Amino acid sequence: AATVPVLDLSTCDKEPIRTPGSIQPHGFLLTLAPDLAVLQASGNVGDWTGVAARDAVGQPLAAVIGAAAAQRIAPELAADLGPRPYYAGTITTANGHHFDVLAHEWDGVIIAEFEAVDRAEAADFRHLYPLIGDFLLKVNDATGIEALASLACQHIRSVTGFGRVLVYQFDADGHGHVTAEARDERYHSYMGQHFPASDIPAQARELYKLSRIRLIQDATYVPAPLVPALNPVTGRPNDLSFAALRSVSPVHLQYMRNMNTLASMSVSLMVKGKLWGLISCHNEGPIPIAFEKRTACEQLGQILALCIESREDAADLQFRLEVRRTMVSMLAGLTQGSDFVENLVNVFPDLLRFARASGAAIMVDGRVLTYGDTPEEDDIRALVDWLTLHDHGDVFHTDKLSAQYPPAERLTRNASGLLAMPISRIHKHYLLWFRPEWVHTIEWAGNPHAKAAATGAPTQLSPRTSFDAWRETIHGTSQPWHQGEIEMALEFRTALLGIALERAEQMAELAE
Ligand code: BLA
Repeated sequence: AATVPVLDLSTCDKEPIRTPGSIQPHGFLLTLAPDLAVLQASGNVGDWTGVAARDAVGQPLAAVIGAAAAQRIAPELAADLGPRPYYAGTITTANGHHFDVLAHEWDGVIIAEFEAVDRAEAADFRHLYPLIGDFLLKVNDATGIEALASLACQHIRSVTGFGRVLVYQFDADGHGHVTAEARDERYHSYMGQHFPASDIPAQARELYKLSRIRLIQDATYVPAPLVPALNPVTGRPNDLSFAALRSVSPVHLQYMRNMNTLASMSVSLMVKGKLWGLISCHNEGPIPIAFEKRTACEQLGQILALCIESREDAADLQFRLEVRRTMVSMLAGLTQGSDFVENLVNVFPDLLRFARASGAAIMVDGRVLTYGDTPEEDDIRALVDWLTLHDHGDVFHTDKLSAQYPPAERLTRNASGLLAMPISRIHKHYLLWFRPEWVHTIEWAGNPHAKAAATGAPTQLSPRTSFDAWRETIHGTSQPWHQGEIEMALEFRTALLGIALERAEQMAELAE
């Protein structure tokens, strides 16, 4: 029986994914000096070229890949290389293997990667242009972000042949959920499912912001270590952040095998400088995706990200307009009658709608008035006492009240989220909005397939158990408050203070 690898899941965010010291073996890697002498070679170079790694080191490039091949790519390698892999040509080594050569300069050396391909010529891009053109045409017709995302999934499937392609979107806390998918009918669906932030640790997200695409061609691979292990220029392990062959974290490889995925590729979706999500591709068996196809996918991802950005901007604007409309109608209601508190009570329904809350409360002159689903009056009083003791500025908002105010652990059902603000400069007058726990509202599209982890494998590493972990993490959390809601609440407060001031002046005039 295969030995069960011991994986420490508590240190995932410490995995040195930029400096793994090895590569995936569907090609080989050489680090080269400016004169193209070999400084380091991946341990598998002998499998591909017949020249063992220890013999390659110190030799000119031609001694490893053959004079003709070296001559072919030498001018490309001598050119000013950037920090991103650049296609330097397709070569055939002296022993007859074909490779696409990618080169970039990083950490003081030239990193040259030789990806095995089954053709002697450069890739043919002709069939890829219509695919991208088609996507661009359809983008205009797709209205919502989800329609666009699902279109992108279909196109990436056509380019690559992956069995399942999905769009994975992050929320503000880094948890993710699947919002679009295209798949072969033999693959089960992940649509709508949620995963905790820890499934893609922080350092991986950082890297994916910089390096926009990655391929794991075969999750059962044996890594090929670099020889010698240290970069001779820096004296440290090589930084392979941008290397296409970079060996990936063993924890993640186990995760993939547990989800019956032997090949995966993911494309970063950057929106407004942030990692918005990933396009994630799965295949049951190993699958080679050559450079030109990866480039097409990267571009589809960029187009999708741009579209998302503009759609989100439009949606944001629309959202703010609607909130403002509600506010204006509320303010109109507030200036009607003579009793300020009574007026506020009259606009309670609008108050809820305004903040997409399920409960609201007003505390004025020691009175507590509630509407909708709120905690008990005593709990609200205690909460307001706590709020007054801790100066939170003009507005306090949280989507996990119990994390800051432990008594709220009893109140998560209707008060996981709180938006609260003082509405008087002098008195203890407060306006509070409550949101319920979010997890109740999310459906787990349970799927029996995800349970089928490889026997003997650490089963805690799979999307299925991830869902439970996610559930655990978001316990006591509400839907987040939209920035527009917070800003508008502040405006509302200013208006309320204005109304109160005007009223006080009127009273003073009457008294004169
Ligand atoms: C990387 N984790 C990743 C990646 C994805 C996921 C997409 C990027 C690499 C790739 O393209 O395959 C997660 N993949 C998912 C999720 C789905 C999916 C959620 O298909 C859902 C459908 N991962 C864990 C745990 C740890 C972990 C518990 O689940 C650590 C404790 C680590 N994941 C981990 C690491 C990487 C990773 C270290 C970086 C891999 C690398 O780039 O070297």
